[in-house]
Amino acid sequence: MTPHILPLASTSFTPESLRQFASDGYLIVRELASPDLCARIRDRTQHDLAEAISPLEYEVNVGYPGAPVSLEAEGGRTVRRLLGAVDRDEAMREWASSPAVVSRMTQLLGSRPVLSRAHHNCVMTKHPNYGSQTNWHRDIRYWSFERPELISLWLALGPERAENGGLLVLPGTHRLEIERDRYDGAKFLRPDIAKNRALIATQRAVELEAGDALFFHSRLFHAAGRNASTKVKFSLVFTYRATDNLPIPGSRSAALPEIFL
Ligand SMILES: O=C(O)CCC(=O)C(=O)O
Repeated sequence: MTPHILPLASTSFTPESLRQFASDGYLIVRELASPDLCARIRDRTQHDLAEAISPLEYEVNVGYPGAPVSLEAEGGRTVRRLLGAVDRDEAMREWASSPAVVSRMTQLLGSRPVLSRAHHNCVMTKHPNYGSQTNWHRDIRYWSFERPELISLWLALGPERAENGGLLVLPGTHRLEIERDRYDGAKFLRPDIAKNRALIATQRAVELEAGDALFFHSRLFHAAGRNASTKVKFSLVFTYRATDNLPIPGSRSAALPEIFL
Protein backbone atom coordinates (compact mmCIF):
# COMPACT_ATOMS: atom_id res chain seq x y z
CA MET A 1 0.00 0.00 0.00
CA THR A 2 1.52 3.35 -0.96
CA PRO A 3 0.19 6.00 1.38
CA HIS A 4 -1.01 9.17 -0.28
CA ILE A 5 0.47 11.94 1.82
CA LEU A 6 -1.86 14.84 2.50
CA PRO A 7 -0.72 18.32 3.49
CA LEU A 8 0.08 18.43 7.18
CA ALA A 9 -2.82 19.39 9.39
CA SER A 10 -4.02 18.44 12.83
CA THR A 11 -6.28 15.81 11.25
CA SER A 12 -3.39 14.19 9.40
CA PHE A 13 -0.60 11.72 10.04
CA THR A 14 2.92 13.06 9.68
CA PRO A 15 5.17 11.47 7.03
CA GLU A 16 7.07 9.80 9.89
CA SER A 17 3.83 8.24 11.19
CA LEU A 18 3.01 6.98 7.71
CA ARG A 19 6.44 5.37 7.46
CA GLN A 20 5.87 3.78 10.86
CA PHE A 21 2.52 2.35 9.76
CA ALA A 22 4.09 0.98 6.55
CA SER A 23 6.80 -0.70 8.63
CA ASP A 24 4.85 -1.91 11.71
CA GLY A 25 1.32 -2.32 10.33
CA TYR A 26 -0.24 -0.33 13.15
CA LEU A 27 -0.31 3.12 14.71
CA ILE A 28 -1.73 4.48 17.93
CA VAL A 29 -3.18 7.99 18.10
CA ARG A 30 -3.72 9.24 21.64
CA GLU A 31 -6.94 11.08 22.60
CA LEU A 32 -8.41 11.02 19.10
CA ALA A 33 -11.97 10.77 20.43
CA SER A 34 -13.15 13.34 22.95
CA PRO A 35 -14.14 12.32 26.50
CA ASP A 36 -17.70 13.43 25.71
CA LEU A 37 -17.96 11.23 22.61
CA CYS A 38 -16.46 8.27 24.49
CA ALA A 39 -18.98 8.76 27.31
CA ARG A 40 -21.90 8.76 24.83
CA ILE A 41 -20.63 5.58 23.17
CA ARG A 42 -20.06 3.91 26.56
CA ASP A 43 -23.52 4.87 27.82
CA ARG A 44 -25.17 3.39 24.75
CA THR A 45 -23.02 0.26 25.03
CA GLN A 46 -23.98 -0.28 28.66
CA HIS A 47 -27.64 0.28 27.88
CA ASP A 48 -27.65 -2.12 24.91
CA LEU A 49 -25.75 -4.76 26.87
CA ALA A 50 -28.16 -4.53 29.82
CA GLU A 51 -31.12 -4.88 27.44
CA ALA A 52 -29.36 -7.43 25.16
CA ILE A 53 -30.28 -5.38 22.10
CA SER A 54 -29.76 -7.26 18.83
CA PRO A 55 -27.83 -7.82 16.69
CA LEU A 56 -25.29 -9.32 19.03
CA GLU A 57 -22.93 -12.23 19.32
CA TYR A 58 -22.36 -14.26 22.47
CA GLU A 59 -19.05 -15.72 23.65
CA VAL A 60 -20.66 -19.12 23.09
CA ASN A 61 -21.01 -18.29 19.37
CA VAL A 62 -17.25 -17.85 18.90
CA GLY A 63 -16.31 -20.70 21.24
CA TYR A 64 -12.78 -19.43 21.90
CA PRO A 65 -10.75 -20.60 24.94
CA GLY A 66 -12.55 -19.55 28.13
CA ALA A 67 -15.98 -19.11 26.52
CA PRO A 68 -18.98 -20.72 28.23
CA VAL A 69 -19.99 -24.01 26.61
CA SER A 70 -23.66 -23.21 25.97
CA LEU A 71 -26.22 -20.41 26.29
CA GLU A 72 -27.70 -22.31 29.24
CA ALA A 73 -24.37 -22.73 31.06
CA GLU A 74 -23.20 -20.29 33.76
CA GLY A 75 -22.26 -17.06 31.98
CA GLY A 76 -23.77 -18.44 28.76
CA ARG A 77 -25.40 -15.11 27.89
CA THR A 78 -22.09 -13.22 28.03
CA VAL A 79 -21.95 -10.91 25.02
CA ARG A 80 -18.81 -10.88 22.88
CA ARG A 81 -19.86 -8.22 20.35
CA LEU A 82 -22.68 -5.72 19.94
CA LEU A 83 -22.97 -5.88 16.16
CA GLY A 84 -24.16 -3.31 13.62
CA ALA A 85 -22.50 -0.42 15.45
CA VAL A 86 -22.75 2.13 12.64
CA ASP A 87 -26.54 1.70 12.50
CA ARG A 88 -26.96 1.24 16.25
CA ASP A 89 -26.10 4.66 17.55
CA GLU A 90 -25.54 8.25 16.45
CA ALA A 91 -22.35 8.65 18.53
CA MET A 92 -20.84 5.47 17.04
CA ARG A 93 -21.67 6.70 13.52
CA GLU A 94 -20.25 10.14 14.35
CA TRP A 95 -16.95 8.57 15.34
CA ALA A 96 -16.77 6.27 12.29
CA SER A 97 -17.26 9.16 9.88
CA SER A 98 -15.47 11.94 11.80
CA PRO A 99 -12.99 14.14 9.89
CA ALA A 100 -10.20 12.99 12.24
CA VAL A 101 -10.79 9.40 11.14
CA VAL A 102 -11.65 9.95 7.47
CA SER A 103 -8.61 12.12 6.79
CA ARG A 104 -6.24 9.61 8.40
CA MET A 105 -7.84 6.66 6.67
CA THR A 106 -7.52 8.54 3.37
CA GLN A 107 -3.79 8.87 3.94
CA LEU A 108 -3.31 5.22 4.92
CA LEU A 109 -5.48 3.77 2.16
CA GLY A 110 -4.43 6.19 -0.58
CA SER A 111 -8.05 7.01 -1.44
CA ARG A 112 -11.30 7.97 0.23
CA PRO A 113 -12.28 5.25 2.72
CA VAL A 114 -15.31 3.01 2.35
CA LEU A 115 -16.72 1.70 5.64
CA SER A 116 -17.65 -1.98 5.70
CA ARG A 117 -20.81 -3.03 7.47
CA ALA A 118 -19.81 -6.70 7.04
CA HIS A 119 -16.60 -6.70 9.11
CA HIS A 120 -16.08 -5.62 12.72
CA ASN A 121 -18.64 -2.77 12.82
CA CYS A 122 -19.14 -3.67 16.47
CA VAL A 123 -18.46 -2.92 20.09
CA MET A 124 -16.17 -5.66 21.39
CA THR A 125 -16.97 -6.42 25.00
CA LYS A 126 -14.64 -8.46 27.15
CA HIS A 127 -16.10 -9.60 30.45
CA PRO A 128 -13.96 -10.56 33.45
CA ASN A 129 -15.39 -14.00 34.08
CA TYR A 130 -16.55 -15.39 30.78
CA GLY A 131 -14.72 -13.28 28.19
CA SER A 132 -12.57 -15.52 26.02
CA GLN A 133 -9.01 -15.51 24.74
CA THR A 134 -8.37 -14.81 21.04
CA ASN A 135 -5.39 -16.62 19.56
CA TRP A 136 -2.95 -15.19 16.98
CA HIS A 137 -4.65 -14.40 13.70
CA ARG A 138 -4.99 -12.00 10.80
CA ASP A 139 -8.43 -10.47 10.36
CA ILE A 140 -8.19 -10.85 6.59
CA ARG A 141 -8.29 -14.65 6.90
CA TYR A 142 -12.06 -14.84 6.42
CA TRP A 143 -12.52 -11.64 4.39
CA SER A 144 -12.69 -11.48 0.58
CA PHE A 145 -11.50 -8.36 -1.24
CA GLU A 146 -9.52 -7.78 -4.44
CA ARG A 147 -6.48 -6.94 -2.29
CA PRO A 148 -5.87 -8.06 1.33
CA GLU A 149 -5.32 -4.48 2.43
CA LEU A 150 -7.98 -3.06 4.69
CA ILE A 151 -7.49 -1.00 7.80
CA SER A 152 -9.35 -1.35 11.07
CA LEU A 153 -9.80 1.27 13.70
CA TRP A 154 -10.02 0.22 17.33
CA LEU A 155 -11.28 2.88 19.75
CA ALA A 156 -10.63 2.25 23.44
CA LEU A 157 -13.54 3.26 25.68
CA GLY A 158 -11.57 2.62 28.86
CA PRO A 159 -8.07 1.45 29.82
CA GLU A 160 -6.72 -1.47 27.79
CA ARG A 161 -3.78 -3.55 28.95
CA ALA A 162 -2.72 -7.15 28.39
CA GLU A 163 -4.14 -7.85 31.88
CA ASN A 164 -7.72 -6.90 30.95
CA GLY A 165 -7.67 -8.56 27.54
CA GLY A 166 -6.08 -5.71 25.58
CA LEU A 167 -4.66 -6.40 22.15
CA LEU A 168 -1.23 -7.87 21.51
CA VAL A 169 0.36 -7.36 18.08
CA LEU A 170 3.28 -8.78 16.10
CA PRO A 171 4.82 -5.67 14.50
CA GLY A 172 5.59 -5.87 10.79
CA THR A 173 3.73 -9.14 10.21
CA HIS A 174 1.35 -7.52 7.71
CA ARG A 175 4.36 -7.79 5.33
CA LEU A 176 5.14 -11.43 6.12
CA GLU A 177 4.34 -14.48 3.99
CA ILE A 178 3.46 -17.51 6.14
CA GLU A 179 3.41 -21.16 5.00
CA ARG A 180 -0.05 -22.74 5.19
CA ASP A 181 1.01 -25.50 7.58
CA ARG A 182 1.83 -22.93 10.27
CA TYR A 183 -1.94 -22.37 10.77
CA ASP A 184 -4.47 -24.57 12.53
CA GLY A 185 -7.83 -25.45 10.95
CA ALA A 186 -9.37 -22.13 12.03
CA LYS A 187 -6.39 -20.18 10.63
CA PHE A 188 -4.81 -19.32 13.97
CA LEU A 189 -1.01 -19.59 14.32
CA ARG A 190 -0.11 -23.03 15.69
CA PRO A 191 1.83 -22.57 18.97
CA ASP A 192 3.47 -26.01 18.60
CA ILE A 193 5.60 -24.80 15.66
CA ALA A 194 9.02 -23.36 16.61
CA LYS A 195 8.94 -20.70 13.87
CA ASN A 196 5.58 -19.49 15.19
CA ARG A 197 6.86 -19.40 18.76
CA ALA A 198 9.81 -17.25 17.63
CA LEU A 199 7.39 -14.90 15.86
CA ILE A 200 5.06 -14.74 18.86
CA ALA A 201 8.03 -13.78 21.05
CA THR A 202 8.16 -10.45 19.15
CA GLN A 203 4.76 -9.45 20.56
CA ARG A 204 3.98 -6.00 21.86
CA ALA A 205 1.08 -5.06 24.11
CA VAL A 206 -1.12 -2.24 22.83
CA GLU A 207 -1.76 -0.04 25.86
CA LEU A 208 -4.64 2.37 25.45
CA GLU A 209 -6.73 4.79 27.48
CA ALA A 210 -10.28 5.89 26.70
CA GLY A 211 -10.24 7.98 23.51
CA ASP A 212 -7.01 6.45 22.14
CA ALA A 213 -7.31 4.90 18.69
CA LEU A 214 -5.39 2.03 17.13
CA PHE A 215 -5.19 1.87 13.31
CA PHE A 216 -4.14 -1.61 12.18
CA HIS A 217 -3.67 -3.46 8.92
CA SER A 218 -5.93 -6.43 8.12
CA ARG A 219 -2.83 -8.65 7.67
CA LEU A 220 -1.30 -7.75 11.04
CA PHE A 221 -1.20 -10.73 13.42
CA HIS A 222 -2.83 -9.95 16.72
CA ALA A 223 -4.26 -11.74 19.74
CA ALA A 224 -5.79 -10.93 23.12
CA GLY A 225 -5.95 -12.70 26.45
CA ARG A 226 -8.79 -12.99 28.92
CA ASN A 227 -9.89 -10.14 31.16
CA ALA A 228 -8.31 -10.63 34.58
CA SER A 229 -9.65 -7.32 35.93
CA THR A 230 -12.99 -6.74 37.62
CA LYS A 231 -14.42 -4.43 34.92
CA VAL A 232 -15.86 -5.16 31.49
CA LYS A 233 -13.70 -3.76 28.69
CA PHE A 234 -15.39 -2.06 25.70
CA SER A 235 -13.81 -1.17 22.36
CA LEU A 236 -15.54 0.18 19.25
CA VAL A 237 -14.13 -1.32 16.04
CA PHE A 238 -14.68 -0.43 12.37
CA THR A 239 -13.00 -1.54 9.14
CA TYR A 240 -12.37 0.51 6.00
CA ARG A 241 -11.27 -0.30 2.47
CA ALA A 242 -9.83 1.82 -0.34
CA THR A 243 -12.33 2.95 -2.99
CA ASP A 244 -10.85 0.62 -5.61
CA ASN A 245 -10.46 -2.46 -3.37
CA LEU A 246 -13.82 -4.08 -4.00
CA PRO A 247 -15.35 -6.95 -2.02
CA ILE A 248 -15.60 -10.15 -4.05
CA PRO A 249 -19.18 -10.51 -5.34
CA GLY A 250 -21.13 -13.25 -3.56
CA SER A 251 -18.76 -13.30 -0.54
CA ARG A 252 -19.68 -12.37 3.03
CA SER A 253 -17.59 -9.22 2.54
CA ALA A 254 -20.05 -8.05 -0.15
CA ALA A 255 -23.17 -9.07 1.78
CA LEU A 256 -24.08 -5.70 3.32
CA PRO A 257 -24.22 -2.23 1.76
CA GLU A 258 -21.11 -0.18 2.47
CA ILE A 259 -20.81 3.47 3.46
CA PHE A 260 -18.86 5.74 1.10
CA LEU A 261 -17.25 8.48 3.19
O1 LIG B 1 -10.64 -8.75 21.96
C1 LIG B 1 -10.18 -9.80 21.52
O2 LIG B 1 -10.19 -10.85 22.13
C2 LIG B 1 -9.57 -9.79 20.14
C3 LIG B 1 -10.55 -9.48 19.10
C4 LIG B 1 -10.01 -9.72 17.74
O3 LIG B 1 -8.83 -9.76 17.51
C5 LIG B 1 -10.92 -9.96 16.65
O4 LIG B 1 -12.12 -10.10 16.87
O5 LIG B 1 -10.43 -10.00 15.49
